[in-house]
Amino acid sequence: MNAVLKSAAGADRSTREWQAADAAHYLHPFTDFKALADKGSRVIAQAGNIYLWDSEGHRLLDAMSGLWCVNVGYGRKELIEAATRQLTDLPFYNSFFQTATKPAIELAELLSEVTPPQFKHVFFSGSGSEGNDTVVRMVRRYWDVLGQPERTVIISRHNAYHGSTMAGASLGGMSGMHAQGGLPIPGITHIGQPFWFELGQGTHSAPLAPDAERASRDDFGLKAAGWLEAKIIEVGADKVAAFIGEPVQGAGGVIVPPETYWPEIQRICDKYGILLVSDEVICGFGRTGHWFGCERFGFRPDLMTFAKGVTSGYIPLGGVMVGERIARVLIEQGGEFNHGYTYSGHPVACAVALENIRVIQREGLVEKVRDVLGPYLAEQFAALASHPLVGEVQTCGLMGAVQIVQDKATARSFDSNLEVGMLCRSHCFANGLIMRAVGDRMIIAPPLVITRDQIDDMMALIRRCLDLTLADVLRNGWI
Ligand code: PXG
Repeated sequence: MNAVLKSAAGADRSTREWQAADAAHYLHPFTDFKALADKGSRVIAQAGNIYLWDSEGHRLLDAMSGLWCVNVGYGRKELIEAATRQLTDLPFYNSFFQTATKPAIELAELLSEVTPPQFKHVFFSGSGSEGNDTVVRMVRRYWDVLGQPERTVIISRHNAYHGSTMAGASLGGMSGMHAQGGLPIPGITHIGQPFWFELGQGTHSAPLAPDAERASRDDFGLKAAGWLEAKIIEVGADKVAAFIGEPVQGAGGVIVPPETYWPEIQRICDKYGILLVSDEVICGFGRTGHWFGCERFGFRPDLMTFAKGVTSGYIPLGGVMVGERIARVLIEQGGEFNHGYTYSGHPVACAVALENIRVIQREGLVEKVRDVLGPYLAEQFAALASHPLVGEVQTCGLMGAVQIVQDKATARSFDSNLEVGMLCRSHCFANGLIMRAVGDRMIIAPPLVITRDQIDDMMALIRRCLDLTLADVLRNGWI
């Protein structure tokens, strides 16, 4: 690996030179440009399996799968060959003017097999954000075609992440994003999130026994779903087009909803005839131990956004699965739908997605996460709960969260200005582990090909970094 690395790391430039060129020309997403230019970015040079190597040759265990996407792991020859074959045969053609390409047709067919039975059609985009823009266009078009054009409002949730385009960021519930650029756009409104630790457990002054905690979570799930009904009544049911949610909120901090939440959301959507949209950009393609998160939580969406894991991130692709309730209306009564992207159904992206899904099928990765790896991760995370800094642990399939708290007994958080999560994240980087901090919530979503031994290695690193963070916190007198 090292010999290859040297050339990939660029024998012609040192890390400092890469960083200088980066700082001079490259504006990174979600980044304080000046702060990064002063510090210098970490240049990632090479990858294999679940590991990355930076330009200095340091190995990192990538417990975030790139950015929640490299489900089949790095360096998969099958995907590389599929891309190469398609680049050779037909690198690009569009599907706008009554044309199609073979990989796009085949992928549409395969997606209708691996998604829940209500899905027989797909609309392709280039990313998750674009997919959610399509959702907004499509639900409004649907109601318009049905003669209810006043049904335009889409209800989403605080602390949701649905992308960074105007519609994606508006659907999302990130206040920092809304504060820049006059968002949300009209016709999008938000309700509270089903985050028991923050919004539900505050009603208890001390940690609960397991049975009492389960009951409290279940009650809170019904209460949080009830916020949807209250909002529908406030807006007026005849104005509401759809509700959108991530089965598990990913970027918001791996917030696993109580089991009661999604069935109640489904009941409310059915009661008012409102479309239900599942944003499966993170939860799709095996992450939860099911093909899609809606199957894990027992609800039946009308639309499903996907991206990331559909190609394991090897090449950009996104899209929306369109349930028959909507597809039949748009096909039979809709006429022309004035919407689409140059790269809708890009043949190379579709060829990679086809091979990626076949790898997931061949290697039984979804079942492996459900039956072996997910339960094992849950067990390992449960053992972390006794750590002095840990207030809550949660997992769902191969996603996990560790909530760092100042006071275990009362679940009190640290002052956010202390940035304890970022401190922990720096220890992770320095110790060869990529783990994300969302405030003081540390999160992981490793590739689905991770082994039990590699989970053990990851857990040892997580524990070490929590210990190092605790030592800092004690040294600084923060507890
Ligand atoms: N929906 C969900 C649920 C997502 O997680 C998007 C839509 C947008 O996808 P694109 O492909 O347009 O980025 C996402 C993306 C983070 C992080 O910090 C998460 C995402 C993107 C960037 C950062 O966890 N998720």
